Amino acid sequence: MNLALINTIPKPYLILLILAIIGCSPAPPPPEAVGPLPTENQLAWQQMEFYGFIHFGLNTFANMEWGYGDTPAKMFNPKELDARQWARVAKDAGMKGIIITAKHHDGFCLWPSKYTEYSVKNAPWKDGKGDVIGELAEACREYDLKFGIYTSPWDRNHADYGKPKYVEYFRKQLEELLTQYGDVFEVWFDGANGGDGYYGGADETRRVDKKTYYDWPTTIEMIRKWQPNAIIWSDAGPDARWVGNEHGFAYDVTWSPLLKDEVYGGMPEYAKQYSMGQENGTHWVPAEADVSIRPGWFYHQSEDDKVKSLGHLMDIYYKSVGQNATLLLNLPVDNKGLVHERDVEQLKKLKTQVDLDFAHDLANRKPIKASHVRGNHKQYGADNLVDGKMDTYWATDDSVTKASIILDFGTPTTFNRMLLQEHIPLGQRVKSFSVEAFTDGEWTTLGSFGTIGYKRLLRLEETTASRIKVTIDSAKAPPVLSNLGVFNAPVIIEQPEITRNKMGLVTIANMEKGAAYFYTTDGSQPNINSKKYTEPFEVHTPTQITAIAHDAVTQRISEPKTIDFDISKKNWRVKSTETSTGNVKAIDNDPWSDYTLTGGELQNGLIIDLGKTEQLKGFTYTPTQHRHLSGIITHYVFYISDNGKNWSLVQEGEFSNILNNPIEQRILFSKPTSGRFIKFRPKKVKENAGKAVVAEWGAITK
Ligand code: FUL
Repeated sequence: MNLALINTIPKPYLILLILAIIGCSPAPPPPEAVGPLPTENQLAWQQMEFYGFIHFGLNTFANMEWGYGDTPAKMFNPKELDARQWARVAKDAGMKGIIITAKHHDGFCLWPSKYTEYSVKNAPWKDGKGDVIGELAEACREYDLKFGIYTSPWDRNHADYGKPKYVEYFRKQLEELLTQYGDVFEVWFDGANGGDGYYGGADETRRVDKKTYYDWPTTIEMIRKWQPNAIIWSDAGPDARWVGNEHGFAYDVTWSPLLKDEVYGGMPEYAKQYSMGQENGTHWVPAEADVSIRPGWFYHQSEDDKVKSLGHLMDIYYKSVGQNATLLLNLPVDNKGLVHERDVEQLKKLKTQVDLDFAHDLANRKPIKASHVRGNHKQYGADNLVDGKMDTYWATDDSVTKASIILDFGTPTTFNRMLLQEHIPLGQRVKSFSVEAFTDGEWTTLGSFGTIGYKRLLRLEETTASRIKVTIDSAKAPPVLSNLGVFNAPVIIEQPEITRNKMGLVTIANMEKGAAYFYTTDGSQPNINSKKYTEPFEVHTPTQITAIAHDAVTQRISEPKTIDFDISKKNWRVKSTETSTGNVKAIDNDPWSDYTLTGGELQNGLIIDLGKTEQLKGFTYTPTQHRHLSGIITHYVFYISDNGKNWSLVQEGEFSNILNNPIEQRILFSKPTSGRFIKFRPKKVKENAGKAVVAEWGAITK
């Protein structure tokens, strides 16, 4: 070309021409961010994915979930306390940090606070010179774990709770916690507050206006000053929020944006209306899923055989980390001051299984094509999804909100897991998507799903296919995805379920196809030489049954499942004060069938004829297990009688934390009692619903 001619071309075109000649046209600008957006702190926190909770305090020694505030400090005496063991266990489990209950609702402080006598300084442990918070903070530094604080806004010990003075006290304590122990990554404010308490001896019910009493904006400002990088957690954030249940489950649709200004900590509508976040949320307040490795948050010896199974823990992992939430898994430190060996064992299994599930990414650097690519430029190409980098992404042009990608394995490949990640620094966008596999010459849909967010993990039917297609079916803005992974996770064989019906017949089964079950009734561990389960069998006296499932084809054996049965309910009858139907549901051993008490029966209570005189050490109450919590009894009165007419009061009390964690409640009497008839009277029911629901009532005799 003649040089003079080149001079006649306008400069911008000339640059384009040169770029076209050398084969790289300029990339269009990146997609515009769609707010709200995460802060740097929130991004770093989200990437932690999995961290631990520790519930420990006077409750551990009083065998309670919610101490009333009057348990003497002298009961706190963990003889073998070793915070380094807690940190080691957490680290080995793959956790990135630990949050500890510095002060739970009972007001007892695990550090020697200057502002109260109700703390470790008045406990025999280390002659009152110990500091659990200091020991844990140091252990976390040693094991390279982040350190976080739970401190309860509700304080059932403090005389001023409910008055403005208490809020000052609460802030002074926060100041101690946030200035004396180094960096804090998260500060956790429980929504449960206000109610009965000791309150310095007043022994009364104190309610607070949860919206205004604590003046949260002032406290938040102070925390920002003391710990500018800390994530502040509550139902209303401001930095991270409750997932709305204590099962550790986020949802198929989980938005990080939240209509934050409509929310306040502890609001009754929160779980149902806000916990999933909102597509049009105004602030970035991502979800954190909290759950305990055992039924309760604090240690109870009676739960040593109720540590969650590997299958259950994996389910939690997929429904939390895999559904755009972080996972906060609680380890109830025991009364020796250690994480119990059973919990340690399950945590090891969890870590091994998570590593195995994601050991080999079948999508890594495989050929991949997209239906749409931003500016048709390779900077935004689908290859970015499988390059193993978090900061490169596939993006489309601004007008596109439906697009798909096809990954080509080259040969038929077997998989059962998929990972997807949005590039959240530009906001959360995808509303729904679907996955197809190319098998036998055609596309078959493997499933349709809701949001993606920071991370979405799918458990798919095992499929063998040469290609996979992911279609973003709808998005609130053009999709921007950073990662796609495909895996073939080794399948674990589930524990069997052991159930007993009203007639005392025990069934052992699970959903595993072709599994055989073996069991013991003497407390020993079963193996494939133990008694083989062939048909339901009767159990009427207190018996412990442990069973395993065995897959003869693969020779895989499940974890053992243990159930402690008490006396059977074969001859029990509910004696209603009114004609009511379905009352057997209260004693049918099926926690999914509810019996509702109304009218006179609600006033008088549930009366049960046990068929003969029994020695009772306590009882169990199971509230409804259905998602919509109704008629939950929070306070009870319990009577006993020999003839069903003359009643003696045995005990009254509360079911602490039942609203947040509606599991079977075990109440042990201060001394055993005996009789043939029992009366279980609901003293208080959630929101005075005019009814009380008993999913199950049981006796504790051993
Ligand atoms: C709840 C509390 O009431 C429980 O005791 C526990 O601390 C749990 C994590 O939060 O709201």
